[in-house]
Amino acid sequence: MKLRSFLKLTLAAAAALAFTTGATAQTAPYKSEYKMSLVVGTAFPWGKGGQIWADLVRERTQGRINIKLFPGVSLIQGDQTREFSALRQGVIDMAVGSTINWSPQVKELNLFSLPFLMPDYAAIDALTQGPVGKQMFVTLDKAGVVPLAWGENGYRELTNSKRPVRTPEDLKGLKIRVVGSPLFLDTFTALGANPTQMTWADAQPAFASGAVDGQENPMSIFTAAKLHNVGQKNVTMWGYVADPLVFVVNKEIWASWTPADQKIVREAAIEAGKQEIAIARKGLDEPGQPLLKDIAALGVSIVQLTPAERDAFVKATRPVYDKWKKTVGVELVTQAEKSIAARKK
Ligand code: X2X
Repeated sequence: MKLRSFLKLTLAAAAALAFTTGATAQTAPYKSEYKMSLVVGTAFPWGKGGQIWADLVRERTQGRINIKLFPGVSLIQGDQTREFSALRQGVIDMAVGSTINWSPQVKELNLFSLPFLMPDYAAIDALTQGPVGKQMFVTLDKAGVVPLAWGENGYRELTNSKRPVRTPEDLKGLKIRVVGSPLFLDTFTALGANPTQMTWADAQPAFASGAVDGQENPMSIFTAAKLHNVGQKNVTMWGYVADPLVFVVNKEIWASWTPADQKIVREAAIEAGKQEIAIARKGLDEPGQPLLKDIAALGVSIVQLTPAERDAFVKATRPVYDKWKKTVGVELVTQAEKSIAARKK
């Protein structure tokens, strides 16, 4: 260490000591409770993942780190696209958050929302578990949070109350609720739909009243939120994007924990993430997709696109992909394309 920085550190430590009585200068005292933000609660795979993380941490730290779940992004009044800023500012201590909701602040996260980038689950894994995932964690760290593990919301399928959708023409004029990044507005505009941005909290009454016709979300969200009861009777399985979840902690909170507790929290996040991904894929990544049979039994019509039908959606959204490739970062997207091409199926 250079003498100057050594002196600076010594001075800083002395100043800190002068202002603290008893407590050590470098670690703040533990809080009696830590606030974890989530968009949805424990009826959903996402909320279950948060619960598993909190339970493992409480158990393994003998209650030193006690985490309370705040679903509905209630710490920021449901405004999910502000979650990342609130995390950075310390309004939220930790979160399991969707890449979509954080992409307004971290433009690289739009990668996962590039239409038709990831053709299957192996492609998602090739990104999150490969060089792209590593790079994304460096980016998140630079953006001001401590990223620990990946989870998954899931493949976002198209639903609406009006008619079966098999072609981009079928989407014409449908009012579709979207969330998060302007990328979603571009995608649905390119498809001829009429996209409108709103929070998840506002979306559900909008389906019920018919103020909007459709939406896109994973089928695990569809079933847990019972979207068939608010008119969403048509599903198109098009797998156009999937949103991973990220387990993160606010930087100051992280720094306040001992290295041993940090290790516990990190390992618990990785375990919870793995379990959560399995829960999120249940009924969808096995032969016959049994979850879809359950949904059809609710009186929902499910369209499975042929490869040629799917291609029409890929073509129509290609200009959006090309435009947003530049925003996300050409290098990162190219790496993602390479990782996907090389994936084990
Ligand atoms: O708002 C949504 O659509 C949701 C629940 O999937 C997210 O938070 C991204």
